[in-house]
Amino acid sequence: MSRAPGLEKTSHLQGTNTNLDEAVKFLQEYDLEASETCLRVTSAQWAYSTNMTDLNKRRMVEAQTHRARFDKVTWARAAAFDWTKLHDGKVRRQLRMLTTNTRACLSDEKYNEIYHLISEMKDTYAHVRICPFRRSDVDESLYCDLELDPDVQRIMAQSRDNMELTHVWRQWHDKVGPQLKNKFMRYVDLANQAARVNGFSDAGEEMRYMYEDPNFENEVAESFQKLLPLYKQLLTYVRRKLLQRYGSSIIRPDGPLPAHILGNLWAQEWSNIADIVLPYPEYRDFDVSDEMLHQGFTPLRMFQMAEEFFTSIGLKPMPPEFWRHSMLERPNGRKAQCTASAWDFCNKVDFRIKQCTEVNMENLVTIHHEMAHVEYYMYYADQPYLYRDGANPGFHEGIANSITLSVLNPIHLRLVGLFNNNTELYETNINFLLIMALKKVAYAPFAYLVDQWRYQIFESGVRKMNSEWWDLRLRLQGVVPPVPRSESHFDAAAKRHIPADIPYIRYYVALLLEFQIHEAMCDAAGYNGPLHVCDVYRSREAGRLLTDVLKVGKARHWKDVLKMLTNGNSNRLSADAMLDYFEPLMAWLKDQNKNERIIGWTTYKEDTALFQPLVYGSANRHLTSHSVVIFVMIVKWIL
Ligand code: X8Z
Ligand code: ZN
Repeated sequence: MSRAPGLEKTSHLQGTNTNLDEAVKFLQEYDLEASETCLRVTSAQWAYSTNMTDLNKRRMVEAQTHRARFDKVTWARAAAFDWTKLHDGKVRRQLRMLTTNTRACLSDEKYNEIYHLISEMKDTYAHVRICPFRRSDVDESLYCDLELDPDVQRIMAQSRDNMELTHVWRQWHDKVGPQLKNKFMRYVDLANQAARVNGFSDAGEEMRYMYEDPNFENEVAESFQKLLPLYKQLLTYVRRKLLQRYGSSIIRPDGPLPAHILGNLWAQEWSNIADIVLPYPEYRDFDVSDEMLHQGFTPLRMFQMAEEFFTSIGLKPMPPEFWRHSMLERPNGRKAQCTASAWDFCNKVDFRIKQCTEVNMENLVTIHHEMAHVEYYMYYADQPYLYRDGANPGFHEGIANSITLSVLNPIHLRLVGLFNNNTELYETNINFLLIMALKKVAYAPFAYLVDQWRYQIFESGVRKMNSEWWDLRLRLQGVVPPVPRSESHFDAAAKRHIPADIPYIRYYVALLLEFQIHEAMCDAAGYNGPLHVCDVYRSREAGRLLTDVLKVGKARHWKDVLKMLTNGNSNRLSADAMLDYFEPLMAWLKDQNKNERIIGWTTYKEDTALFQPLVYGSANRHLTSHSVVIFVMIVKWIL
């Protein structure tokens, strides 16, 4: 690759073999074996996810253990080469991919330890159950059985009772974090050890390296700064509505938002409080779920409709294997994992979707999203195994969501006969954009900060994990915990991606890409109206551009793919397309907020006192009276 400067990390265990023929032969063998291993693991995972028996779980764990061993052997073989000295850029890049972002460089003992630590943390997380707010006095263990999905998530989305929301929020955070803390600290230690063997200063640096771009952090930070004014306008408007609903005892008119009343356990997206904030409730007519039921839609018909979207822009139909093996509905008589997902069996023919489809608009949009993943799988199927992936870790989600921007769109829904109202009304458009902003704009700071926190922990240690988490949440997102927190808590772990070792910045990258790709396809389609009502349905030109991107997979650097996408104009991740999409809403929000004293939030000691370690001595003299009350509360609560 020409884009090598800054990427030449040398592992402490780097081998000396510089024989190109041997490297090519090794990569060919790897390609076959990795595809076979992938097929085996995916088949076992599919069997378990669609039929959750003990036997299927055992088989899945066996297959995963086999893959972990395969990864270890692969690493040893790849690390025998000194890839930095090989002259073929493609070979060099593949060897680099095989020897970084892996813990296989650790000793067998430590490799097993980190592998099991992560499995245990995931398992613990999956088994957390909490007590409901109003429980009877009978045996507690009988009633404390609320699961994250769907119970906890449903209460956080639907309850409007401050006490109940506080209870559920606190229970979840108190039951998850503390029991994971020690394991997580050991995991940080081992992940850092592996990263250092691979030639990185810490595991955060290694995570960022996946983007193969030394300027990645700057580009991402710059885009975030550009999004902030829109986010602050949204927060200000939402705060006013929440203040009207919940009163000034829990929200300050110029303060940050309490994390428990935003309709989501992690306050990461706020669309569930649309009923509280929607500006023109009488124009809430673009949810076409009732119309779908009225027209007798079935899950199968919804999948056929999504397939028709893709074929209308010239993309491939779903293959026979897809229709034969996918799980499109909740199965009868057996337990299945119901979260929607798209599957690539790594054998170039078998692609599936698993979804317990209900007939409603949200599910229709999800089907388009999942099917876009399948299109990506099908188009890059002929690439070598290592390149059968999104151009960078955000591309898959970015592509899938960009398709949903065309589908979840009043113009499109009208075209497919599901929306019969006037699409031109100003109020309908503002309502629509506000709901999109509650999903997308509200999400930006959260998606950005999760890995900022993780990088900080990997770099500076685990001493103040919780106050650092809330410090970022307050500074970047304007969100505070509903109850005081301390270092005995570990609130970042309430988000599964943290104990499960799943990088998160990809979701922020995907958010930017979603709008960049949507804009690029709309340009290709020759569209030049407002971006939020652009629909690329039936545009062969948009389809051609998309196909060009999909079939590359990860074979080229994502910057080159971005350049291709933007007709040579830019190769940067950027917030511009997203800002363009929300431009009419930004103008409306500015007008709505014109009498507000503060756009965004101010931070007082009472906010930081909720989570900062107690400071004794002189610092206390600066506490405001409100803070003193909180201070006393914290002390009482600790005692
Ligand atoms: O983790 C996910 C997916 C799996 S890739 C369910 N998402 C992020 C989240 O839940 O926080 C999708 C949206 C963002
Ligand atoms: Zn997805």
